[in-house]
Amino acid sequence: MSRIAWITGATSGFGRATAQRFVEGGWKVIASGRRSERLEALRTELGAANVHACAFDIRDESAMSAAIATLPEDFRAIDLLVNNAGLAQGTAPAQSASLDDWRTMIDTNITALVTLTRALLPTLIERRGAIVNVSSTAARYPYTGGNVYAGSKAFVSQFSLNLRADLHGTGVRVTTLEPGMAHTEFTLVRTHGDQAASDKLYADMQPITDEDIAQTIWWIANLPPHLNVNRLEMMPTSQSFAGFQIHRS
Ligand code: NDP
Ligand code: 8X3
Repeated sequence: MSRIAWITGATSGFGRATAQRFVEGGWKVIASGRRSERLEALRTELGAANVHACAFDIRDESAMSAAIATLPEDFRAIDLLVNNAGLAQGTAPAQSASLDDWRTMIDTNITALVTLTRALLPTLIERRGAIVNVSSTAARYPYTGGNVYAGSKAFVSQFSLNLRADLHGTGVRVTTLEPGMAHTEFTLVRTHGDQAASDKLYADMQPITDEDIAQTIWWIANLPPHLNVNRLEMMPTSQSFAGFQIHRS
C-alpha cells in the first residue's frame, strides 16, 4: 500500500518539487496551498489517484479543520507531514518594516505550522510517521532585514527539536531542514512581485534548486526507521559567511 505525505505549499518551489518526487517514488500526496488551479494542474500531471488537492489559506484555522475532516478515506493514514508552506515579506530593517508583513509571516510560518502539526500528531503517532519542517539558514545566521522572517524560522528549528523530545518513544521522527539560498518564487513573494530584484539575486551564481530540496526530503523520509536526522543545514557552494558589521563614529 502507498504511503501518504501531506505537503504544504505544494503550488510552487520546494513543495511542488517534493510532491512530484514522492509520487514518482510511489507515495500518495495531499497537496495544499491557496492557488487551486496550480493544485489541480499538479493533480492532472501526477494522476488523480495519487494526489488529493486541498486548496485553502493555511492561516485559516476553520478551513484547515474542514480540509482535515473531508480528507478522502484513502488519504487519511498520513505517514509524513512536510511543513513547507511559508514566506518572507520585505527586507526592510525592523525600525521601518511593515507590521502587516510581520504578522503575515508569524501567522503563516509559525501559527499555521503548529496548528496543522498539532492536528495531525495523533495520526502520525498511530502511523509511527515523520515530520519534516522547512526552516532556513536564516534561523541561525542573522542578516540585516531578516528580523521577523529569521525569527520565525528560528522558532521552526527550535520547535522541531522540542517536538523530538516530546515524541520520544513514539517512533515519530522529526527533522528541521535549514536551506540557504534557493531559486523559487520566494524572492518574488518577498519583494511583493519585483521580478527584476529576484532575477538579480540569483544572477551569476548557482542557487539550490527545488529538485535538490525534494531529493533531500525524499532521502530523510526514506531512511530506515531507526535513524532520525535532527537538523540538516545546506547551502549552495557559492554562498558562505561574511564577518560582523562594525559601526564607526
Ligand atoms: P515559494 O514561494 O515558491 O513557495 C511557497 C509556498 O508556500 C507556495 O506553495 C505557497 O502557496 C505556500 N504558501 C504561502 N503562504 C501560504 C498560505 N497563507 N496558505 C497556504 N499556502 C501558503 O517558496 P519556496 O518554495 O522557496 O518556500 C518554501 C519554504 O522554504 C518556505 O517555508 C520558505 O521560507 C522556505 N525556504 C526557502 C528558501 C529559499 O531561498 N527559497 C531557503 C530556505 C527556506 P500559495 O501561494 O498557492 O498559497
Ligand atoms: C531563505 C533564505 O537567506 O533569504 O530562507 O533568508 S534567506
